[in-house]
Amino acid sequence: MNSTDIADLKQKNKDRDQFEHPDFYLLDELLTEEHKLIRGSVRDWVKREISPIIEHFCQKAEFPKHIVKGLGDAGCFGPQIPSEYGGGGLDYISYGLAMQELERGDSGIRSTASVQGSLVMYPIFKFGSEEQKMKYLPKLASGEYLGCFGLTEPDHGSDPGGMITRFEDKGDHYLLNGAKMWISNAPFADVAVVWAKNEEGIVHGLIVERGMAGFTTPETHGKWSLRASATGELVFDNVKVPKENLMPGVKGLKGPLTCLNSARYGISWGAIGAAMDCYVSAVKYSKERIQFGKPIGGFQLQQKKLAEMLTEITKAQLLTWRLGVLMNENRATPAQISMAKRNNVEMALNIAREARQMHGGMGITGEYPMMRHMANLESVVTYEGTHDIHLLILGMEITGENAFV
Ligand code: TGC
Ligand code: FAD
Repeated sequence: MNSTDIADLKQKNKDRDQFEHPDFYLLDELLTEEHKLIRGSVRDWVKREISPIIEHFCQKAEFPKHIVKGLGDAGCFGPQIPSEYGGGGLDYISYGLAMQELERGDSGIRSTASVQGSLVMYPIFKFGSEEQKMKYLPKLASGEYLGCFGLTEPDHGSDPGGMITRFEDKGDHYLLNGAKMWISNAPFADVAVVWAKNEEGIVHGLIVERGMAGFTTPETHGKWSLRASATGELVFDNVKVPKENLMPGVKGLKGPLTCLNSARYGISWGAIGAAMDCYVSAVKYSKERIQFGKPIGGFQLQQKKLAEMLTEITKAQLLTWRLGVLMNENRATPAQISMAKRNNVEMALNIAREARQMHGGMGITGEYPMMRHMANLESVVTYEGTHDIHLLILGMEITGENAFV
């Protein structure tokens, strides 16, 4: 879609999004003025830049790549990364609120931002050399560069420790071979943070740049979910990676898993955004839609659905707020993060389904957001650790028994 068509679409749908969030337990009182400012500015950006166009891009299964710069300008890339590297220098609650607002717009848009901030900028910040930080972080923060994160392989998803992508030390460079699959942002990414094993079988992170000979990123087509997010493979066929592109600060699987803590935390907020969008739409529809001579919201069965949705959203808001406090204090554990990611994504999926039902036939159309959120959330419940994997992480925490071995 060219820029004139995009401008026309934005103009045509400019008043479409009138979202105000539910706050049944007055949780705004737990937020600082800065938190509310961040949330407000990302929400305004979503209303202006995403809501008018998202249905179109999802229907066409097209990544709206023109928004990448805007996401950077709106401070959505690495809000939790220190400002000396171009990040926002903000706390984890601000980061969570930004993810909530983006996913209220669309999970695919939040995906673009959480990959960039938590899975590309964060590892470079945490494990990269000073030269790597200065070279990549400001450009990633501004949206000049788009990044992706390569962990999953065709034969190793939930068990990334089995990865077969390898690099060999060739003296003045590393030689990288293998393939990654299901990689968000891959088809348009300028840089990829790639996790691969060395000759001793130890996992390291390498920064691979578009243009390196033998590196290709074929797009994955035919998705019914996250249609506005570009997904692809990373294929490495004897790619010569300069030695200075290895991130020196970590080795072993804990490298990528540490990054996932930050991204999974962001998803736990993001899912609330999707749930709130469905809930707000259902409340409005329940007041407008007349059947049997009265608004459907006057029927007890519809009230039950709405009351349960609001209860679950409120519980999830409390869970993530507390987790945000623990993240700020560097006290959040991986199992606590698993609980929030798992609970909130399932909560959002259930609400999307219930809200869809409340809209009757209209609920399956693009006039309303539920089907899009529901389909998106099927990816969200799978990536960054599936629903069952997070249950097993919790099970291990509770019992001390490792169900993975
Ligand atoms: P295991 O032996 O348990 O652990 C290996 C090493 O890692 C450490 N560790 C962690 N460190 C930091 N944070 C965590 N959450 C950690 N979990 C484990 C662990 O202490 C150990 O360290 P060390 O020093 O002893 O070596 O590993 P395992 O092979 O048994 O696997 C455990 C399991 C299943 C929990 C883990 O591998 C897992 O989480 N699997 C799910 C895979 C996953 O989440 N993939 C996500 C790919 S990226 C993605 O989906 C992006 S979507 C982006 C978007 O579009 O938004
Ligand atoms: P599998 O691991 O094959 O799992 C299949 C089923 O088996 C699941 O239900 C799972 O829960 C279950 N299972 C597996 N092991 C166990 C066990 N021990 N006990 C009980 N049940 C088990 N990856 C990246 O690296 N970067 C990305 O940017 C990225 N983006 C993605 C975008 C999308 C749209 C999608 C769909 C995926 C993305 N992924 C990405 C990959 C994602 O992280 C994996 O799909 C996910 O980790 C699951 O791996 P898998 O698909 O191979 O499923």
